[in-house]
Formats: sequence, structure tokens, C-alpha cells
Amino acid sequence: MIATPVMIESVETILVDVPTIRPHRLSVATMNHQTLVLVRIRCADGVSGVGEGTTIGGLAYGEESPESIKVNIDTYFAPLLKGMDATRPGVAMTKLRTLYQGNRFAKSAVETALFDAQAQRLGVPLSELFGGRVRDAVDVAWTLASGDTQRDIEEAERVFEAKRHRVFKLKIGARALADDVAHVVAIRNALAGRGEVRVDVNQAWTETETIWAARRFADAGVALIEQPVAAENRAGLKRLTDLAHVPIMADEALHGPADAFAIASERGANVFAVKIAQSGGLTGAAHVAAIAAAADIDLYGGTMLEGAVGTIASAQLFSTFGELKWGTELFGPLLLTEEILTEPLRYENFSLQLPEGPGLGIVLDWSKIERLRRDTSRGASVAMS
Ligand code: MUC
Ligand code: MG
Repeated sequence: MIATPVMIESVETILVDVPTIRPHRLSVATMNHQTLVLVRIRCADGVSGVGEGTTIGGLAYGEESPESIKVNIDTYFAPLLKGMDATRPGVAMTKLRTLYQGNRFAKSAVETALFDAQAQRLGVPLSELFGGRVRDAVDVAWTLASGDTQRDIEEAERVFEAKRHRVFKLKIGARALADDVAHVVAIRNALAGRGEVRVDVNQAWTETETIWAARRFADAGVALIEQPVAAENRAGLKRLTDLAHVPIMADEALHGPADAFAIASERGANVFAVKIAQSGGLTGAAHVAAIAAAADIDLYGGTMLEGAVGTIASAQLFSTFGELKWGTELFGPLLLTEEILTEPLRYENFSLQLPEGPGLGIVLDWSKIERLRRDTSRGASVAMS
């Protein structure tokens, strides 16, 4: 039976600025805080859904910023959604995608909130609307990005001993090439036999620089190189994949199903970093994963360093993937100094445990969020560095 229509009453966006536990250095930005972009959709039956459209480094990582996500949802999406039927997230999202270009992160936040509300209404975890869980926990890698080799080694040892992470992704690309290689090899040697080491260059290298480094990484036993060259240099990414020194993962090159199809068609990467925001939402990310599976490309569950909402939304979807060979990096909430849930997400046994409750399966601490939210009433403000 098709459900009785339920009106969407309001769509609210909230910017929450939270300091990070330490500086997080990427080739594109150094983060001392993260701005969470939360969306709350209230429906006429009393159900509310939440979503998140967080990005990295303001406008440094992608073409949407926390501020643009908020203003575009407030100005364009909210008036369109108000009055639509909340029991049909697919209809609402098709309309949004038809009328408004781009804005993948904003669309992802709204889609998550709609599916959270609908799954709560049906009394099932969100994963059950995407084919159903095939696992109750997902492996979680940790990113070492303090900028200091010794500090990174100590951090890795600490979280390994605590049985929190045994896969480490090193952020590189900001130093001179030879220094980056020495940094990676030192960490890989220190963790040998304990943790697996992968690197993420965030597009900072040329193809020839990557070839030089990849040979050394192969000798050192580095497991994976993520997005070494510019997102637009798809041919270069494919040539690096063909060289087969170290498996290559596409990240920034993947902006949803069309990119996934183009890369998969030419086998231009060994692994896809699937991200709900980069894919324009849960549905787009599910399509990216399906394309990868059809092309025999491995899957990895990526993050935009979201807080608890985006993290668990991603986990709900990743729990439905038949194969998730490279695990996930859903550690975002652990990088933040503030908890915004009444019960924190459960990180145990090197993995994130999926909650059993309906929808996203989390409860937000709204009084805490009220205290942390940015005051946007006086127009645009400059974010903390
Ligand atoms: C990225 O490029 O993968 C994931 C972990 C992290 O530190 O940054 C992100 C984004
Ligand atoms: Mg990456």
C-alpha cells in the first residue's frame, strides 16, 4: 500500500563550527576546525529527518562551501520542498535535480534528511531503503595528517593499541616530493606488521612525480595511492593504474555516476572512493558503487570529514555494499572536539558499529548544537581558520 501523503513543513539549515583535536594538514588546506552543515526537515506527521552537507577547508576542496550550501538550500531548495510529500523522497529529489544544477553536497544533505524521516516513518534503519544491510559494522581507517612524522607514528600506535584503527591513510602533497616519500616510508617501517599504510595526495602531484614516488612506495609496501594527480587528468590516472606499481584510487575525479561510468569504462582506477556528498547523495553514491561492481573496481567508503550525521548516513549506505574490500574512513567525528549526539557513535574493534534504530539510528543533542551554531543572522561571516 502506498502511504498517505505527509507534507514537508520546514527545511532548516545550521552551520556548526567545531575545533579539530589537532591541526589536520592536507595538500589543499590545514584544518583547525570543521564546519558541519546540518539540515533538519520537519514533516506534518511530527517526524523530523536530519542530513549533513559538510565539506573540507571552506572552499579549498570543492566548489561548494559551507556558506554556499546553506544559502542555496535556504533560498532555492527549501521553498520548493515545503508542501511536497515527505513520503516520496524520490519525487522530491528528482524535482530538485531537474530544477537546480550542481550543488551535490546541498542535495546530499537534503536527500539524507528525507530518507532519514521516511525510514523512521516506516520503522526501519535507513540501510533497509537501500537494499538492506550485508554487514553490521564497517572497518574504519584513520588519517595521519599532523604534519610531523614522529607525532604521526605515536598517534598511529595509540589508536592501534586502543583497537580503533589498523589502516592508516597519510595525507601528503604539501611538502617537497622526496620529503613526502621519506615521511611515508618512515611511518610504513615503524608500523610494519601492525598497520597498513596508504597515501592520499589530494591531486598535488604531476604524473611523472607520481611515477617516481610510486616505485618507492611499492618497494616500501604502501598499499594504495589515492588521487595523486588533478581530478581532470583522467588519462594520467589511467596510465598510473596501468603501470600497476601500487593500486590507484579515484577520489576527487569522482563526482557521481557519470564520472564513475567514464572511469569504469576505461578502467581508469583500481578502487573508487565512494562519498555520498561527492555523489550528490545516497542514491548517487549507490549508483557509483553499482557501476564499480559491474566493472570489477574495488570499493572504499570515503568521507568529507563529516560529523556524526553524515558519517552514519554514509555507514548506513556502505553497510549495503556487497563488497567493501578497502573498508571505510568514516572517522570524522573522532577528529572533532565536540560531541553532537546524546550517545556517541560506537567505534570498537577497528570498526564503526551500525546502530539498530530506525532512520539514521542516532539522537542529536539539540541544546548542544544550539550552543555551537554559528550566528548567521547578521549576514555572511568569515569562518574560523
Ligand atoms: C579525502 O580527500 O579523502 C578523507 C580523510 C581526510 O583526512 O580527508 C578526507 C578527504
Ligand atoms: Mg581523498
